[in-house]
Amino acid sequence: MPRGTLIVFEGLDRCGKTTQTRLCVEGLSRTGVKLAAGLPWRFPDRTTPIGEVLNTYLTSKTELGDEAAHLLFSANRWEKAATIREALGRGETVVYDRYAYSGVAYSVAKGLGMEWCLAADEGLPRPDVVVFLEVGVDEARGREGFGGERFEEAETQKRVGAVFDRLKGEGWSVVEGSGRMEEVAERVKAVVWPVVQAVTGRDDEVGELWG
Ligand code: FDM
Repeated sequence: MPRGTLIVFEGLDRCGKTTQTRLCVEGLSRTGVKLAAGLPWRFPDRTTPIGEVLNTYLTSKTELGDEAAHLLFSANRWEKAATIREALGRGETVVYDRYAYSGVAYSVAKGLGMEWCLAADEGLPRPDVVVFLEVGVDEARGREGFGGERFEEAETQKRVGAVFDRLKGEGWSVVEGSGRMEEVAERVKAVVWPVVQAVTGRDDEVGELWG
């Protein structure tokens, strides 16, 4: 049976990721592509026991050392890895709001080493496409809701953006995130749809990070 496609959205805080992830799922469901239940899925997944700890950390109710936080974000992905593979194996497409790239970008921005950060996520299912929504920090800052959680301040966001720039590579599609949400959704569709069609026709195995 042909497997599903793993689609990941990444970007800085308030870049429109959550809206575009939702619009992407709505668009895919209209095309009749088989989708996993309850999409979009997101990391951190705050509903698991590890996710609950991450939620108290992100809302500044608890403190964690940077290394411990990094490993917990990664563990939060590992606890979903089998679920992701199973869904893809059943031919269901999965759409994620954030993935391991956020994990590396935020932790390296705090000062942790790139290699050390990459190691924790090595072997996770590899996305077929990473849609990176590009929005300037100044524009993101002007958007509603910016500044509510840990890391949502301009200097941190600039450092995170610089690490994302280093991570951009094969399988990434950088999409201009400014403009009307319907226009951005059209740009997203133009990069996502060809990947879904290609994967559906290929009948191969899902890859592994960081391959
Ligand atoms: N974040 C997210 C990390 O620091 N590491 C990770 O691995 C992931 C997935 O958590 F500030 C940060 C990024 C952001 C916060 O916010 C999650 P949202 O609004 O739920 O995406």
